[in-house]
Amino acid sequence: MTPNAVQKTSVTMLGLGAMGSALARAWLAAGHRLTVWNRTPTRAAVLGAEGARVATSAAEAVAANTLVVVCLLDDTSVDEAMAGVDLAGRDLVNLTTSTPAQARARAVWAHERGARYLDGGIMAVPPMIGVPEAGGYVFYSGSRELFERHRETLGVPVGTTFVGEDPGFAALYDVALLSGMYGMFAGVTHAFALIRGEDIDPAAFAPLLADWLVAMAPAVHQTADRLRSGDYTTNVVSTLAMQVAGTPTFLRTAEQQGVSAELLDPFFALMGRRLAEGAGEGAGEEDLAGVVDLLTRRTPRTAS
Ligand code: FVH
Repeated sequence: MTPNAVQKTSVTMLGLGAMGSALARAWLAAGHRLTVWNRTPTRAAVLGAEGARVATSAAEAVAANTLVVVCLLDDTSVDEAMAGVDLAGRDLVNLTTSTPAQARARAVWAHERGARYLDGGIMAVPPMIGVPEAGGYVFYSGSRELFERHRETLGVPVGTTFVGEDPGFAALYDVALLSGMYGMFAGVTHAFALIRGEDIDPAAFAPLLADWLVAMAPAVHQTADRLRSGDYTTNVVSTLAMQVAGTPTFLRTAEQQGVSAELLDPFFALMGRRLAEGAGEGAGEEDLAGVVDLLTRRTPRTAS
């Protein structure tokens, strides 16, 4: 270290699966001192050969550094790995995918053990870690002070986005974005199934589908505006009535192509229900934003 160089924060990493190993490598590459632990020691040994200090127990790893990052399979594995570990005075950052309720309970659990707590939801896959141009990031929520203290270190492997002091918010944002992704994957799956039996090259079809999905993406912002204002009918381009009238065409096409409609059915059923239940209140003139109310059984929120 040169005389004026600032010592980089030392990090403890618990969990060296695909994601934990990628995170660990990014900190090592950036010159952070790293202590690692993994339930199966062979995975830790690999990181040891790359410069990490290998702890023989989770307790030993946690004792090594104030900043402790956890990336395990699920919430149950966090319980199992951390059983009996002294967390007093630690800054615990949990990147394990969990539900909002699990994250909130984990924050209470950490505070009861004398630790500060930050929860994270990773919006990246392992190859995106350590590659800034890949655009990955982690949602963080919980202690803002803790986030600010470790912002620079946490931002080494992948970008950071703080979404609030409620420790459940990172998990909620994570699951909400991934749920949107699964809706898109469902549509993509159905689209490829429709063309599969024909003399159509999937590789030639793919750019058409991808471009169409990108062209439709602004609908996300339009839906947000409608949910904020409570106005579901002004400037609607494609009315719910028109879209429901079109659904038999989609279902018949699926049948003619020998494709199961089970990915389309649930959403079409909700669209039809919204139209039927709100018929006297102008639901036919809405777009799809009203389906959100149907799912949540809430009346629209007005902006304040
Ligand atoms: N990989 C991905 O694409 C996604 C991207 C978005 C975020 N997820 C979440 O990240 C968490 C870890 O995922 P991962 O990809 O590292 O998962 P695995 O490669 O399967 O590694 C799992 C690690 O968890 C350890 N582990 C499992 N159970 C226990 C336990 N009872 N006690 C202690 N450790 C446990 C496992 O250890 P071992 O099997 O090597 O002994 C791995 O270290 C996850 O929440 C994703 O949802 C990844």
